[in-house]
Amino acid sequence: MITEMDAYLFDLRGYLLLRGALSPEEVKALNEGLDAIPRIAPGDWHGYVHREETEDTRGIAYQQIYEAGEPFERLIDHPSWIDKVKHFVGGEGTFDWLHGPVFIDENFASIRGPGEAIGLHSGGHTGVKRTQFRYHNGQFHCGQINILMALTDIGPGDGGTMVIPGSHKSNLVHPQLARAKISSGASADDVEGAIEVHMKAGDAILFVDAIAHGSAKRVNDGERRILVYRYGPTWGNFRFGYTPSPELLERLTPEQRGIAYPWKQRTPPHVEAARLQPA
Ligand SMILES: O=C(O)CCC(=O)C(=O)O
Repeated sequence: MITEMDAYLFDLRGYLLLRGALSPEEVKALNEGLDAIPRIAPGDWHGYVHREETEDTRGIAYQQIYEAGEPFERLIDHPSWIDKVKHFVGGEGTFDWLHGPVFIDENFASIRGPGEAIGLHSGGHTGVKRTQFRYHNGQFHCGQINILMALTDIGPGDGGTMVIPGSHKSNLVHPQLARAKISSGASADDVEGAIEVHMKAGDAILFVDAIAHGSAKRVNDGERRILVYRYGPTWGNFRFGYTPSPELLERLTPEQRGIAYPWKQRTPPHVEAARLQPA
């Protein structure tokens, strides 16, 4: 359920902190699921999970993590956030007779060790449609709502996610962002106006991608583990071209399938419809 306060704070700040979004049992199962993935090299596949080729300074990213088993599948329409996500992406009732209500265009696990981070990026000044914050006619219509879940406690020194509250509406580029780099070892540390969001394992941040965000550099030993599922309107497309496997689509509930692969083909009767269907 979305409260008036959720809507007010999301509009004002561009993010919400969802405390205890995942139960300790869910966090345990997700961590075990990550442990079961061998530390494959960048560019390699483990089943349908792909290790992204990012700079070393960003750590490990396992794309298509919803392929890694039931605990990850369940996150697709998790009750702790799915109604909020639908509310902020908006458009419900306009397309769902044919498509699902929202669409996941990217989902990944990120594992970072000491010295690793991601620099500050995004911000309202870009006006990018895909990541935009929009409120019109009494409704939200955001281009991308991210759910970033902590699978480890993330406190001072752990490389927490950083956001500039309110920057999803900014007209001007942050002066430091204009000069900063997202890669090559950059972090969001020391960016004026940016705050670090500390989380307990199981907490999640819901944020519109238009907010300027990044992470602090991890200085503590050990790993920071997060999952990110990005939701947008059903007319979007996969960010990196990955598509859900037929096996995954077969296992999902109709609601989940509509979020993982919302499209249906309309074909003339003489065309074999199954040929065009994903599963
Ligand atoms: O790693 C983080 O904490 C930030 C994640 C991020 O930059 C993103 O989801 O775009």
